[in-house]
Amino acid sequence: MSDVVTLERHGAIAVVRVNNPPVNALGIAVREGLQNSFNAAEADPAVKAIVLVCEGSTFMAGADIKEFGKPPKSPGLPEVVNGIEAGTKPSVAVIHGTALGGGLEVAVSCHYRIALKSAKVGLPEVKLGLLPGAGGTQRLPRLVGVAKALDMIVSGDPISASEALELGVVDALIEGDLTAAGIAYAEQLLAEGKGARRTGERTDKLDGVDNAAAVAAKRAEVSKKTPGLFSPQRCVSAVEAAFTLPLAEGLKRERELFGECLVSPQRAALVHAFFSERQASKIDDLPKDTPVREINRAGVIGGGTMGVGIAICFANAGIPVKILEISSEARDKALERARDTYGMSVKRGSLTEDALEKRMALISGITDYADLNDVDVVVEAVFEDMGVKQKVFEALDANCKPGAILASNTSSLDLNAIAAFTKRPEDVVGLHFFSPANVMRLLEVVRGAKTSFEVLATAMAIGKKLKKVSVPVGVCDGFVGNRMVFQYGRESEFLLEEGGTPDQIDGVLRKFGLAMGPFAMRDLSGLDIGLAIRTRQRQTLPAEFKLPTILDKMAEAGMLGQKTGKGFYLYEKGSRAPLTNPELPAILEAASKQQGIERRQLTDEYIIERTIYALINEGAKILEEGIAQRSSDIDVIYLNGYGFPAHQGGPMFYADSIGLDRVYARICEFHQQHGAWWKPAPLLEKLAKEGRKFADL
Ligand code: 3H9
Repeated sequence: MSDVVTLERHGAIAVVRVNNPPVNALGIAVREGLQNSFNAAEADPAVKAIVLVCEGSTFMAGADIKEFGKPPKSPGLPEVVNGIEAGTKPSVAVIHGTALGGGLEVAVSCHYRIALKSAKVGLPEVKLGLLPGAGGTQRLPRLVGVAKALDMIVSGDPISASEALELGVVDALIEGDLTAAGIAYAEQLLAEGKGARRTGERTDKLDGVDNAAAVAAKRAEVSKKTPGLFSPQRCVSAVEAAFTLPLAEGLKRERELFGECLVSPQRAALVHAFFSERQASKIDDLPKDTPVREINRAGVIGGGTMGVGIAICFANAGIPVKILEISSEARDKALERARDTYGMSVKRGSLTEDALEKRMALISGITDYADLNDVDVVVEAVFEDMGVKQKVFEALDANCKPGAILASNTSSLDLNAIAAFTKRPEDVVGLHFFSPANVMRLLEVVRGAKTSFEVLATAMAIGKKLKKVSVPVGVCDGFVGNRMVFQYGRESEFLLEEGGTPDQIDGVLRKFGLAMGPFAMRDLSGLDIGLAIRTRQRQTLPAEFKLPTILDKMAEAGMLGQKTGKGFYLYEKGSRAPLTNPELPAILEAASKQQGIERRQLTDEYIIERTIYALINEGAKILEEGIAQRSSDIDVIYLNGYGFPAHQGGPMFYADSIGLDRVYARICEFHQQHGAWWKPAPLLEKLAKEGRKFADL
C-alpha cells in the first residue's frame, strides 16, 4: 500500500502492518496507508476480518508531532479513524509497546483490541498542550465511563495493559508473536460469529451515571491544580460532549476545541519542551562510533543527603553501589538515611517492603578507598571545598581501577582543577545532580577540558540508565543552572529593596507558572546557603557589582528559613505552610532606607521582567561562551531542575516568543537604571538587531 503501511492476506484475514520507525507516528504517509489498506480490505470479498499490527518497538505513539503548526494534509486522522470504525468487517488492533494519543485513537476505532501484558495505553495529548483530537474524548468515555476517561485524558498518564483489560479498553492479553496472535483472535471472532462492534455506537458506560457531577468535580480540580493551563479545561469540555451530544456532534465539538489548543502558544511551548528534551542528549561533536564503557558497579563518596540520594539513583537502576564515609559511624548513618528515604516511599505506598529490601541489598557502606577498586564509576559528593576535593580525587586516582570514571558532583568548583588532581583527567567528568538527587530529573553532565569522548558518552549513558534528563554543559562558575539562578535570586532580592514583598513576588512568579517563588525556595533550602559564596563575591567583585544585603541580615539574625521556623515566612512547628513573618516589614523598610530607596508598588510585569530577563541575559552569555550547546538545552535545564513552567517553554523559548528586540530594549533600560549586572549579552544584542531568535542559532 505504501512504504510505511502494507496489506497482506492470511486466508480470510487481512493484516495491515505499519512500519514507520522509530515510534510509528501517524504522519501523512501512515494516515494515507491506513486509509487505503482498510478500504482495500473492506472492498475485498475474500477478506472477512482485519488485523492491525505495528513493527518495531511500539504500536503507534500518536500523531506526528513534527506536523503540528504546519499546513494540514489530507486525510486527517479523524477521517481515517472514522473510516476504520465504520468498516463492516471486524477489525482487531494488536497493541505492543505504547499506544498513545492518536495511536490509541486508532486502536479504539478498531472493533476489538488485544495487547501484550507489557504494553501501555494512554492519551497524553494534554502534556503537549492539546486534547485527543481524533475521537479519543468521545470514544474513551464510551469504553471506560466519563469519570475514568476524564482522569486519563486530563492527567495524560498511561495505564498498564492489565488495567486496560479490567477497564475494557482492551479485550484480551496476549503473548508471543503479534501477527499470529492477531490472526488467531480474528479467526476466533469469526468462528464465534462476532462482527463489527463500534465503540462510537456504545452508550452502556454513559447511561445511568451522574456524568455531570464527574465533569464538575474535574473542572474544580483542574481550576485548583493547573489554573494557568489552557488545554486541561478544554479536555473536560470535550469529554462533556461525549454524553451531552450525539457522536457526530461530539466529534465536531472535539475538533473545535482541539483547534483552539493547536493554535495556543502553550501548545508550541510544550512541544518545544518535548523535542528539546530529546535533542539535549545529542552531543554535536561526539563521533558517532564513540564506544560506551560498561557500568556494572558504582561508588559514591560522602553519605550526606546528596551522596545518599545519588546512591539511591544507582540502586533504583539495579546497579550495586558502595557509599564511602570517613568513619564506621558515618557509614552506618548513611545506610540508615538510605533506608529512611526508601521507608518514606513505602509509607506513601509507592514502594513495597520487598522492593525496599531488594534495593537496600544493592547499597553497601565502606570506609576504605581500597574497596573502590572494582567500581566502574564513582561520584564524589563531599563538602564544596577544593582542599577536600583534592584529597578525595588523589585517593580515587590511587585506588580506582584503570578505566573507572571519576565523577564530581560539584555545583560550583572548577572541574578542570579537580581533574588535575589525578593522573587521568580524561576520565574525570562532572555529574551534577540536583537535590533531592533521587527525585529531581535533571543531571548536568559537566565536560572538562580534558574529558574524553568515551567518558562523556558513558556519562550520558549513565544519566539515561538512572532515568535522568542529562544535559551536557561546559565548565564555568555554577555551570548553566546555578549560574543563571544566581542572577534571578539576586534580582528578586533587589526587588524587595525597591518595595516588593516575598508574598507578592512569589505570587507573581507562581502565577507565571513557576512551581515555587524565589523566597519560598530560599526558605526551603536555607538562607545560610550561599553565604560563603556571597562573602567571597563581595571581596572579589569589582565595586560596580553590588549585592543585596537582606538575605545576609536575616541569616545573621538566625532567620534561616524552614529549618529555624522563620525566614521570609513563618512556619509553625512541623508544618511547611508559609505564614506571614511579622518581623519582615521592618527588615525590608530598613534595607530600603539603607540603600536610599523610597519603597514603591511594583507591577506584576515589572517583577517578571526583572527576574526572568535576568535569566535570559545570562543564558545568552552562556550560549555565547559555548557552555551550553544550544538554547533549547538551557530550557531543558530550567524546566527540569528549577521548576520553570513547561507551558512557557523555558527561559530562552520565552524570550523568543516575546521577541528578542523587546527583551533587549528592556535589558538596556535596566542596565542604565541598575548598573553593571545588566550589561546586555553581546549575543542578545546581535540577534535582537538582526531580528532573529535564539532558536535560529
Ligand atoms: C496526538 O496524538 C494528537 C491526536 O490526538 C490528534 C491528531 C489529530 N511524533 O521519546 P523517545 C520521536 S499528539 C513525532 O526518545 P522512548 C522522538 O522525538 C501525540 N516524533 O523514545 C525521538 O526522535 P529522535 C500524542 C516522535 O522510547 C524518537 O521518536 N503522543 C513522536 O524513550 C524516540 O522518542 C505522545 O505525546 C511523535 N508522536 O519513548 C507520545 N514520539 O530519535 C510522545 C516520539 O530524533 N512520545 N517521537 O530524538 C513519547 O511519549 C515517547 O516518545 C515514547 C517512546 C513513549 C513513545
